[in-house]
Amino acid sequence: MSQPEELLDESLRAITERTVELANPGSGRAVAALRRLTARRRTPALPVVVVGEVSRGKSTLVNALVGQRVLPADRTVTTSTWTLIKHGPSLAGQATVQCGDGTIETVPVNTVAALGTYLAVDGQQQLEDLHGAGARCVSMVLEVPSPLLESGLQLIDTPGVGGLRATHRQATLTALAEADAVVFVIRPGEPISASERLFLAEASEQIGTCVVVQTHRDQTLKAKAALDADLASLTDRQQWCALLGDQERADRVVAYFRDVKGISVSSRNALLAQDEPPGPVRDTLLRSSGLQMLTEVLQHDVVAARRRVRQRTELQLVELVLRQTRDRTRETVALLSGDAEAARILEDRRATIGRWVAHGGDLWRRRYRAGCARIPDELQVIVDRRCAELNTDVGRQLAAMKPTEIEKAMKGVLGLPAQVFTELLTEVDTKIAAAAAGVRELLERDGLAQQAHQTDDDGVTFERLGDGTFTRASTNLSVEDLKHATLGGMAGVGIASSGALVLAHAGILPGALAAAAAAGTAGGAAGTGLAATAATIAAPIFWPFVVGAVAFVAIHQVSRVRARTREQARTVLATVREEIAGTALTRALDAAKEVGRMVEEDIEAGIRELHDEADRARRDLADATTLTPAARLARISDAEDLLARVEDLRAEAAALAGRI
Ligand SMILES: Nc1nc2c(ncn2[C@@H]2O[C@H](COP(=O)(O)OP(=O)(O)O)[C@@H](O)[C@H]2O)c(=O)[nH]1
Ligand SMILES: [Mg+2]
Repeated sequence: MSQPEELLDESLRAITERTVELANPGSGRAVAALRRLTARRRTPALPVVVVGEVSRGKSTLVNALVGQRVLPADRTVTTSTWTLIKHGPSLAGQATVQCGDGTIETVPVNTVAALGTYLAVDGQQQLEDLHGAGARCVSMVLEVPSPLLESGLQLIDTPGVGGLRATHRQATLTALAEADAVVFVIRPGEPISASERLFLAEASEQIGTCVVVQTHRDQTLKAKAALDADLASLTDRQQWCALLGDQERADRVVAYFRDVKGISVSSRNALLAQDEPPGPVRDTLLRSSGLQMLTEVLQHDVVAARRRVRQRTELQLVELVLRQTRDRTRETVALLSGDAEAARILEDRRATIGRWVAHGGDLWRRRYRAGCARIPDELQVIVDRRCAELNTDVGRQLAAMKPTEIEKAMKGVLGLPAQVFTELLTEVDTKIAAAAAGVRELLERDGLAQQAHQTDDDGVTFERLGDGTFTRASTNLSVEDLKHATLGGMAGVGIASSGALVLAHAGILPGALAAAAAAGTAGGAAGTGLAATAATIAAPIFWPFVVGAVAFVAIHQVSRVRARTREQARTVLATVREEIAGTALTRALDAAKEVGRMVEEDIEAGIRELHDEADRARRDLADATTLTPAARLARISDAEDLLARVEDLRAEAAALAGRI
């Protein structure tokens, strides 16, 4: 270790320690991430999390990078489990399974076929045969012999972010807190969505190193142009401002993505090359895959630069904690200063939030439930339409078909229940998201959801109300959580923290650390047994996906019969119709009820937190008014002292960042 490197590490360690000491309780989550990062410093592991929307090609990319088709890809829906892949002498997996009876079990998984059982939805039936009805795979840790991973590099494949499945987003956010770098996967012709952007904004505050990887480059001649356009959109300040409603934050995100590299690959060609013997065909496939370039970037910018990579991430988190602490302390100073305007704003805010909790939350709950109440009718419409189509497209044609045509038609029809079920779940998700968005609209009207911070002359942070006036900002945490609830259609004030516990099962975190992380997070699952918590949280995270595979048992049985006569075909059609109108609809309605209730609880928890926060602020204010002038001055001086130390630290961190 060279002398300057050691000094740099030493300075960083000192800054981190002082930051953790100064941090106020509102920064629990960031502090927990910082603690986990410093604990990781002692291990050679270098986890890189692979994120992006569903079907962008994440799992295939991971396969291409490790040089083996280990992860299931190309299945319509995969489970929401994340998979950690690291180097080992032979293929050896460890699945953490929540069995049908609720116990948690670790199961060795040593073949690619068995991996499908644990990671893909179409393996669910088998999973249940092995571990009891309702069993789920909670996480997977996989060892694979791979030159790329020999250096300690680990890849975490995640289920996806944003859009359809905000539960996926929570799982992915949790994985993010365990990683040193992030690979963001995009695909030509698929624009980066708003929810992906929100995710990236958060990622950019937590992880210092990011590589953008475009997959599917074999499918278009315009891959390069699409990649350039996507990268440009990531540095488009206006788009970020519009989305985040916070210029300072938008500037930070833009600066972050200006330094990010974008690489275009074809994972498909890379995998095909593996199947070829050495020779020109293989060389051409390899060259056109672009994978070598990505491997080089990972080797050079992540593996070889691991120390820098970690330092950057650490500084990123330090800066986040310091910013949060600064904002809170500024508020304290304003309150203690007896700022009459601040007091008025605080009262207004409290009155506003009071309306949200009054009458059992009638103000928002009625609107939310009205949105959800229409779901059963809408699902019924879809089911009726599909069954009618089945009748006109197949049923009525049967009389004119030959046996071979009948057989072929029946094969096609068998996939229909699963397809309709996915359609129903999508509808459920969209409708619940819309109902939650209705609540968000109300929140915005009341100025409770907006993050547009404005600093006035006294340096106090205020939030802008819809009508252009200002209100004092509360802690970011609860509002942010609430925002996720109302944006994605699902959230977890508690899920993120409990997710750490599941990761603990995955063997990434030592158990005690994970428990500490969870306890340090607002709404955390502190106080519950580890296994019990993992089991209860596994349910909401995995729920809708598991359901998809457990249903359709009758179809499994029918699919083994070769239906060639009209009589047999009618039986098949009747079964398919029953699976659609009976099983699929029932399961989707169950999902709607369950997910709808969870989202409602999340919204409620967020609002309760806002309410408590406002109460605390008011107590602080009351305290401030009863203090003797001398005591008040002493407190102001303490707070200002803290502010000065925070600013000093920020300057030191910035100077250090300049040297990394
Ligand atoms: N042609 C082509 N297909 C790809 C490529 N990468 C992934 N795919 C396909 O895209 C689909 C989604 O890939 P998957 O890895 O499951 O996406 P994930 O949901 O992001 O993990 C699968 O059918 C893959 O076979 C690629 O580079 N080229
Ligand atoms: Mg995948």
